[in-house]
Amino acid sequence: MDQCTTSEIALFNAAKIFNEYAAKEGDSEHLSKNELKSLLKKEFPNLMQCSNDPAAIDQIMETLDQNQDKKVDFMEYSLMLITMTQVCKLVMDSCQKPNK
Ligand SMILES: [Ca+2]
Repeated sequence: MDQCTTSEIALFNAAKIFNEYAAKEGDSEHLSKNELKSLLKKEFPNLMQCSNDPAAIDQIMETLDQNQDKKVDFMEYSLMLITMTQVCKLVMDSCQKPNK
């Protein structure tokens, strides 16, 4: 593979992180609630400051788990990344807004 761009590396890393955390417990194709909690806490400490709150983790899990099988598959994780990317854009835009 030719040298990857920053954007390509970001996407590869997003997929790699899912695989790493999903492999920690039995089912390597899904994130359990514990794996999700660990992933949010270690990989997104600034975006997900609520990751130490069990009620917040329950709520996030419930929101992400669209097919309600009590685990997060790659598609559900991908939707979380899209939402987080939208939050990043909002934060970035609000920080760059010129003072009037
Ligand atoms: Ca699920």
